[in-house]
Amino acid sequence: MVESIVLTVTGMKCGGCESNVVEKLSSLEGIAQVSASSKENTVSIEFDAEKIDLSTIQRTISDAGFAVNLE
Ligand SMILES: [Cu+2]
Repeated sequence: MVESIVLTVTGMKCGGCESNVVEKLSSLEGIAQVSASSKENTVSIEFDAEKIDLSTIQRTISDAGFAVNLE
């Protein structure tokens, strides 16, 4: 089942940062759709919860050098 989530991610400064996040997440199994906005500090993701879990998504974003803010 595809779920969607919008994460608050800080540290993205430009289109290059956005592409970096989008490319890294898109390369993972189970990610259906990703978009990132450095202006809004958001990363919107549609993912198959049976193939990938949220902690893997969060780790991938932090490994790329950006901070995921969890409320
Ligand atoms: Cu940048």
